[in-house]
Amino acid sequence: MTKKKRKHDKRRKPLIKGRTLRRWLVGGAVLAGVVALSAVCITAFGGGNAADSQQEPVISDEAQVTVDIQGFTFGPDDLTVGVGTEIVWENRDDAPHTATAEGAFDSGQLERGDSYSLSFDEPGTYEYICTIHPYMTATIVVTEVVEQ
Ligand SMILES: [Cu+2]
Repeated sequence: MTKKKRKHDKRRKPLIKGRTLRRWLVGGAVLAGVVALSAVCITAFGGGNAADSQQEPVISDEAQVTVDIQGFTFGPDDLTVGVGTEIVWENRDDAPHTATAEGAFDSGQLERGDSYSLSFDEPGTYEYICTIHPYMTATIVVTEVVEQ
């Protein structure tokens, strides 16, 4: 009885292993598929945003420069101005946004049509975000002399 049972077990074991392996393979394939799909989705959406935010850097010697907040991007998102320039952020989206550089400035929540302005009197590089949508990033460089 015991011997027979062992033989029986020996025969079955590889079968179970095979099934388990197959189950793992299928599970792994499904998981890989889901991960791949997620990556595609992230790339599609993230890529869309990245493409939108791939703007030309803007260098301005105007006394006042407007940054449009539109389509979940700051435009321009790479802006160089001279000391004393007034920057005006205007929200043109239906969604609320902020322009926030921790320790430097914070517009607070801007609804559609709201604007926030600030004069930059100190040279420096100001990286800021929308705190509601932190993937919205932009930079303002304030220089002593603007060279275009
Ligand atoms: Cu936002």
